Amino acid sequence: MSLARELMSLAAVVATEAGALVVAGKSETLEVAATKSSRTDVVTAVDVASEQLIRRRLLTARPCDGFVGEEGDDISGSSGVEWVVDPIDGTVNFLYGIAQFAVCIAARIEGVVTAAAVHNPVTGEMFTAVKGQGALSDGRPISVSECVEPALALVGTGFSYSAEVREHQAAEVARLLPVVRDIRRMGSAALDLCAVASGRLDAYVERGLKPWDLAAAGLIAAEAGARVEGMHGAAAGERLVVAAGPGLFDLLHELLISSGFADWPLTQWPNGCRS
Ligand code: LIP
Repeated sequence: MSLARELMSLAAVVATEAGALVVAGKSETLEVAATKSSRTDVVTAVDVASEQLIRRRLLTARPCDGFVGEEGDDISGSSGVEWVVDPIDGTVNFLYGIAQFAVCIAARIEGVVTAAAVHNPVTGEMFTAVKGQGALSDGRPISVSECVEPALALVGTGFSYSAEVREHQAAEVARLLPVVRDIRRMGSAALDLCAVASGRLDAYVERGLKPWDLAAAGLIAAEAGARVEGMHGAAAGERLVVAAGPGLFDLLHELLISSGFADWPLTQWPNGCRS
C-alpha cells in the first residue's frame, strides 16, 4: 500500500474514533470553555479532547510526524509528513446541536496535502481522498456538479467571527445573491467543500479560512474535479477560497470580482482576523 493510501486509512480510522468522542461529548450542559479571536469564536472542552485524541493516536502510530491543529501547539517532525487537523469544524453548530460539523484530518507529504479524511459523526458520512486518486464518500466515488451557469448555481459561503469582516462579507454576498441560484450558509467550511465535491452544492466561496478548515476538504473537492483556488489564480487560502466545477469556475470568478470579493485585501483586515 502506498504511503499516501496508508495515511488516508489512518486518518479515516482516527477521525471515526474522534467523531465518537465528539458525539458522546455533546450534552445539554456543554459550555464554552474559551473564546479566541472574538466573543463568538468559541472552543469547547470537546474540541480540545478531540484534538488530544487525534494527536495522541497519530503520533503514537507515526512518532516522527509533524502536527498542526486548531486548538493546540504545533509539533515539527522529521519524517516529511505533517498532519493538519480541525478537531471539530463547525464548532458553533456543534454547540447549538446542529448536526453539521466534522472532524477533519489531512496529511501533507513534503508540504503537499496528499491524503485526507472529513467525517460528519452525526450522519456517519466519511469523505476521503488521496492526491491523484479521486475522492470518495463512504467508499463510493464522488464528483462535482455539471453546473455551468452562475444563475443556476447553488453557492455555499460563510462569515467571519469578526463583526467588521462580516459587514464586508454581507455586502459582497448581497451583491452576489441576485446573480446566482441561491446561497447556503451551513456553518462548516469543510462540509461545504465536501458538498461541492459530491454535487450537493455547485460552488463555495469564503474569506478568512484557516489551514485546518481547508486542508482536508480542499483536497477532497479538488480530487472530485473542482477547481479550488483563490483570486486571480492565487492558491486557495485565508484571503479567499473559491471552489467550483471547471465549467462554472471562470464565470463565477468574474461575478465574485464584480461583487467585491477581491476588494478588501488582507492587509486591511482587523488584526484578530489575520492571526
Ligand atoms: C468555521 C468554518 C466556517 C466559518 C467560520 C469558522 P470552526 O470553522 O467552518 O465556515 O464560516 O467562521 O471558521 O471555527 O468551526 O473550526
